[in-house]
Amino acid sequence: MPKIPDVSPALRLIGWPAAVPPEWEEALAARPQANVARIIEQHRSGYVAAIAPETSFKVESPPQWMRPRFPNHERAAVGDWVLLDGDKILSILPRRSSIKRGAAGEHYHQQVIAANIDTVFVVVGLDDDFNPRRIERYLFLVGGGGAQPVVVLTKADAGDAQAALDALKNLDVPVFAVNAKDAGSVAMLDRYLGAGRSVVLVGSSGAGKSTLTNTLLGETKMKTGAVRERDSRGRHTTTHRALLALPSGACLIDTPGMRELKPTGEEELAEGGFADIEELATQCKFRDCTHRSEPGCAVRAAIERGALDEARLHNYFKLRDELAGAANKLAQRLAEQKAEASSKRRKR
Ligand SMILES: Nc1nc2c(ncn2[C@@H]2O[C@H](COP(=O)(O)OP(=O)(O)OP(=O)(O)O)[C@@H](O)[C@H]2O)c(=O)[nH]1
Ligand SMILES: [Mg+2]
Ligand SMILES: [Zn+2]
Repeated sequence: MPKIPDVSPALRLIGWPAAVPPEWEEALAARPQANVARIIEQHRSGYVAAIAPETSFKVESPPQWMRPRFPNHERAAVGDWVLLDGDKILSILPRRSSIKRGAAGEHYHQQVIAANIDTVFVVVGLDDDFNPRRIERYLFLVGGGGAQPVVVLTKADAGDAQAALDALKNLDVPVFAVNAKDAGSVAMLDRYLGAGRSVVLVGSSGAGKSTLTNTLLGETKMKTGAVRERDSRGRHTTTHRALLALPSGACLIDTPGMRELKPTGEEELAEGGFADIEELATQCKFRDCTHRSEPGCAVRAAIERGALDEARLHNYFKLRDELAGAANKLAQRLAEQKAEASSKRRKR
């Protein structure tokens, strides 16, 4: 089994980096007997880990992860590198990057959609799925997580790609329009798919994530499903996250379509695609300007001269409010945890 510094070349084929981060070397040195594997599937019932592209097995979670109050994001996610004792997970190597969202439910939870990724493909269909506000929301969640966002518009063979590219021209990220069924067309994404790179595909159900995955793989490994005529909605064909090794040596993580995209409270507006608005806001006459009707508002002025889109500004307001709400909940959660920990200490 692979050990540092003699990492098996097989691990490189599932995304092990050429330059190992020092904190990983430390973690590996602390457990010289452990083996390294990557989480490639996450199911309700558990995880599948791989040590090579075609060599994977079920692994067992540590007992503390089973506790209902154990923080979700401290459990493994697809893309995580784990240290194993046989088929038992000992620990997760510190994440180099991740994409997260706030999880639904009564208690505050974060859900890690994928870990240790270089690039996030935000996959959006050029049918009724196309919605610039939703794309901004995705970019907001990706921002600051350490991965580069790229917008991939699918169904370019069936929709108006030029109109969509125009509508997104102010975004500060690369945007591509492709026919996800056509290998020649998706070749423009090759620049993100070099050996050792990891890419996660996110987007709503029916956007074409699995179609794109299959075309990039050169074979049909993921099931795909037709969308509803009426509103282009998919039928949640993909039901769990899965990491697949591409012939190029890159790794793709296909995910189930997402409907809810709640902030975790850790996002930053400036890193999440709104740097221009945040910058304008510093030039407003009043420090607490709400950018609605105050005199000397640099944000309103940008709208007047056509440099800023009103709808995007409203989305910014909305996301800013959601962020503040989530950040509050997060702070509360951390305070509870601290109180719990100190009361446990007192009991001892
Ligand atoms: N014409 C055309 N159809 C596409 C394209 N991309 C996807 N489709 C079709 O759109 C439908 C949905 O594709 P999927 O790949 O299953 O979508 P998905 O994003 O994986 O959906 P979930 O797994 O439900 O999240 C299928 O019928 C695909 O054939 C494209 O670029 N052009
Ligand atoms: Mg799918
Ligand atoms: Zn203002």
